[in-house]
Amino acid sequence: MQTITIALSKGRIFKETLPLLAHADIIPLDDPESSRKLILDTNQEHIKLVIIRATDVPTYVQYGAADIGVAGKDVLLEHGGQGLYEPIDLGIAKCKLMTAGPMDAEINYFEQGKKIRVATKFVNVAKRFYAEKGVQAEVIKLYGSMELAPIVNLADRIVDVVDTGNTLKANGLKPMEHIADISSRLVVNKASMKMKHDEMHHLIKKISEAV
Ligand code: PRT
Ligand code: MG
Repeated sequence: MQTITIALSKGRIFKETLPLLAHADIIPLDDPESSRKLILDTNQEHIKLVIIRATDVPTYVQYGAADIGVAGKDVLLEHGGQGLYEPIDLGIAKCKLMTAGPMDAEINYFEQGKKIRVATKFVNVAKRFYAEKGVQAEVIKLYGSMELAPIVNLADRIVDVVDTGNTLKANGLKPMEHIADISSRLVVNKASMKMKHDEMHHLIKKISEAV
């Protein structure tokens, strides 16, 4: 049998993917929260898990360093999805991609001719969103704690994923415009799908049954 490598991130995606893998009779032999290993063996000798940052999952799968992976649609929209099949919506780790701003901000209040500043880790998504609305936006790349940016006048708006909205609220911000509904997707390397067809087909079938 050919080896199959599955890319997952720690945290909510790992936790919510475990039951889906269990349905395919795949049980990791280590817990990524306590282990320092980046490659985890499973009960099936030909199936390995690589534990990486959520934003790196599409890249590993695109280049075939992993055959298959689980990534949030937010991460996929930002990455672009080149070289990937996206066969299944797993319906896990749901949230929304939104713009957010200060409590007193108004949605369409932009001074004529003035660029708004938007802080986000979703630079491509934010540029596309404001361009489609015809709003001039200067997008500033951040790697985390986006909620801080409007408070310290780094930006007028942020683009981030929102679940309960509690994080925004705790920082004096409110969700404003809905960009996309988000859930996690199975992503598959196109070449692996051809080269390892039987194993991949079986795995995808088992996971889709579990969804
Ligand atoms: O944390 P790290 O920087 O390593 O990477 P990551 O944040 O991309 O990974 P992770 O594991 O936190 O998120 C993985 C995926 O889960 C994301 O790509 C989303 O598709 C999905 N997801 C679902 C979320 C949330 N819900 C979510 N609430 N990702 C992040 N959050 C954050 C949100 O940005 C906010 O800061 O959690 C915070 C709490 O949200 P509220 O609205 O409930 O307060
Ligand atoms: Mg996180």
